[in-house]
Amino acid sequence: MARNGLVYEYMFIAIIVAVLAGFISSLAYYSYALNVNPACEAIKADQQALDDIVRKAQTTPVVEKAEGVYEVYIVGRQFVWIPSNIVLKDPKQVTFYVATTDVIHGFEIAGTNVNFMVIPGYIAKFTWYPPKNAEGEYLILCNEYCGVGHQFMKASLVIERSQQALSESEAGAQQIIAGMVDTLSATTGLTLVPTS
Ligand SMILES: [Cu+2]
Repeated sequence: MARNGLVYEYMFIAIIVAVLAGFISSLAYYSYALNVNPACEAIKADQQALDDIVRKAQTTPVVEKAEGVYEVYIVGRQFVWIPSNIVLKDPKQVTFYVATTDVIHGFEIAGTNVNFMVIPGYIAKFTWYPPKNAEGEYLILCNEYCGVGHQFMKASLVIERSQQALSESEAGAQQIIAGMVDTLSATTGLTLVPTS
């Protein structure tokens, strides 16, 4: 009886080791073979580089490099994002440089695909191409539990669109609809007229 019990014990150990090996090798496969990795680039930074981001976040958080091309510097700290309000006009490409002065924070802009981890000792770099219809106020939050005030850690991003950008985006949408109508007409043989 005792012997049989031991056999089962070894069987379970073998099954658990096999499952763990499966999980770990699938992680390695996704990371190395398929290159599925965390969303942002984590740049190793010394104290001076981190201080530099803090200084920029406090003085000139938004730098327009070219028309619609922005660099944004942000610092996360228990329990605030600095700056707490970011305004971008007609952004096409936005590169975020985010650092933390204490613990791990999660930088997320709700309703967008901007979502990455900010780790102490690293600068998180993430380039975002906002969709043309992105407009108005977005909530920036921390999605990585960082302490008792975690739920208060938020900021806002405002995207302003000029009239010209709006009409360009509308013209683009109409072009897409026209293309769809053409394809549908061609495949169905029906004469379709888009209603406006
Ligand atoms: Cu947090």
